[in-house]
Amino acid sequence: MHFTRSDFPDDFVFGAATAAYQIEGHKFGGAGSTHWDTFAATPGNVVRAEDGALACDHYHRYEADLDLLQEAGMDGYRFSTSWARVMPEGRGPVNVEGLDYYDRLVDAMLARGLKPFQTLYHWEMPSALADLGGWTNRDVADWFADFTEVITRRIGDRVHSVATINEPWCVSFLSHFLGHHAPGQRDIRATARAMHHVLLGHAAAMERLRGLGQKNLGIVLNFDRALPADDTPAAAAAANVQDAIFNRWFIEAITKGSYPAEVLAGLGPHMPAGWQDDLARIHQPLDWLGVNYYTRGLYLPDPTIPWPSIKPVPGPLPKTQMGWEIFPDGLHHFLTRMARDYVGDLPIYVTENGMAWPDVIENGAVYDPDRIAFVAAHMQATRQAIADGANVKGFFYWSLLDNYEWALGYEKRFGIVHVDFETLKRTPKASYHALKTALAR
Ligand code: IFM
Repeated sequence: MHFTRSDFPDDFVFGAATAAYQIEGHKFGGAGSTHWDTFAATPGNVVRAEDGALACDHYHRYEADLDLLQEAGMDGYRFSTSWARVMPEGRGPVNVEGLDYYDRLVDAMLARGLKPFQTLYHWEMPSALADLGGWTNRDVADWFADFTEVITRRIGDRVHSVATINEPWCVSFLSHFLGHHAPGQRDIRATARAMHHVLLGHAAAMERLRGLGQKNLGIVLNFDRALPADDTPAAAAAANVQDAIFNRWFIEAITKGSYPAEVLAGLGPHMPAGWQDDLARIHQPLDWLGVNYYTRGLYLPDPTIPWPSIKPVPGPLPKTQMGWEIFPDGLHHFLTRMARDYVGDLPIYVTENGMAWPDVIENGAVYDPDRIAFVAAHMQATRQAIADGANVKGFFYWSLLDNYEWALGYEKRFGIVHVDFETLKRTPKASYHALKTALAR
């Protein structure tokens, strides 16, 4: 690793991130069915039809997993609390076992000196609410706020920060327009509603938690650098539309109270009635912003298809196991752009950054030099962004563990700790050891 802790401000938080459904083992502890359970059970949606029923069995092994974070010298742990674990039907009865589990988990972090960075929605829509339309139903905002109150009343006194939603673009566009994630819809009307209601849910949760006196509230947005595939004005226009859908819709609504015209050009006719009246609620202050960044995309116009009439084309840069180009400049771009155009001096955290690689165990160890180089390059981009004025307060590697990579099952390995999905044995990779050395005090 070509950095050390001393290259960053004293209060900079180094951590790793995970999410409930991807690691916990959803079949344990009385959790209710989610739309990911049924999506995975439907042929053709998920590689090998794998689901999160067992995952990494973090539910039972969390103490040892938190030991790994502590032993690496990490300062924080970004985790999520599953809605369906806390409220199996999404509304009404609370699963005491689920609340007890998160209570123990947070205490175990604090006992190890790890700051708990909680995320409230990392994609486990309870099936009972999916039956009612999930994010396409306006009432979801209040159902979500009710859940956030229940979990916050139990652990809110001990968490360091709270994010409402993880990656609203994935929750809405990827899942309702592209159909790649649960609920697997491909419908522009459902997309318009989900893109609006996910922000309404964010707003309702912010209001509810602020009302309870909860501090340090934010949201985690994902950003992909969108660039033209050639130097024609048409390609520049295509990249601009992609940028508006992916990178501007959510942050502009939250920080400016408006939606980009390029996106309303397509979604406008399908928006729910009265959406304009919600923007004042959505446009409320954050205490911090989370930036998830992985890659870039190159775009060309495609007049043969309806809006957005653009298509991605493969780029020439080295790629990860996901097929994503490695482009650290994009992280610098978004950190400085967020500060300059949207959030000013507000604390920004890199809440996810990392790479998948087909890691294998050889002689009891995992040698992953590409990941070490990836992290070093993105740390350098972060340092440069700080030098250029962005108030970046932390960096969380995605992910602590190899885990359930959603529609791609368990094949894509993002962890700095290898997980054998037969035995569930954890093996820290070379990248884990390199980070540990870099973070040593
Ligand atoms: O695994 C996901 C995570 O759940 C959300 N952000 C991107 C990661 C890698 O695809």
